[in-house]
Amino acid sequence: MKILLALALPALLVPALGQNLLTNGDFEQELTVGWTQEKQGIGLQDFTRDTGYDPDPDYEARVYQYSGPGIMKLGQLVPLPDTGYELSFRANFRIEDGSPSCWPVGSVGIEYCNAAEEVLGRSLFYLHDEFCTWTNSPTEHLVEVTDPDWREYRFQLGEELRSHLTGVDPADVSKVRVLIYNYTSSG
Ligand SMILES: [Ca+2]
Ligand SMILES: [Ca+2]
Repeated sequence: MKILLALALPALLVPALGQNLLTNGDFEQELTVGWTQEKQGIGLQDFTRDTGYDPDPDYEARVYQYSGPGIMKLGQLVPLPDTGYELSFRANFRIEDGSPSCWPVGSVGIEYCNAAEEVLGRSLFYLHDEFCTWTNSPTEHLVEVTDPDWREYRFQLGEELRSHLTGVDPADVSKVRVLIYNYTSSG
């Protein structure tokens, strides 16, 4: 039995201008506005939106999976004018009851895509257990979530590409997908 959920309020910003590239990045409109929902697998898989996940008065999104295996993605693909952008968001992560044959990962981050919308690499904050087999590579930067309670996270895209994604040519990146991504392995 597995329980897995991630909640987030992402915003993609230009530090200098404060321009947000995301539509409905604060989830104050329905999840169908701006965001794409994708799910595969079995068990309970819910995309929801409510004011009560975080005690503040406005809305948050929740991606919840129970007793997988499967994947769930709440994503938004946007053109990226240049790599001087930063992804910042608040999130809360929870996973439970993994095993060597079936283990959960909760993650939030960004996929770097070319003009044809092929994924070139990704940067993810992730919460996992000891059974998880995900590893860093020249096209994947995984950052451990050490405090699963509500807190702020950020990726500076230019710095990510320069320092952690040596397998991705920044010149090829013309779009990015902000992603809340739940994964439960199949045994
Ligand atoms: Ca709230
Ligand atoms: Ca909100």
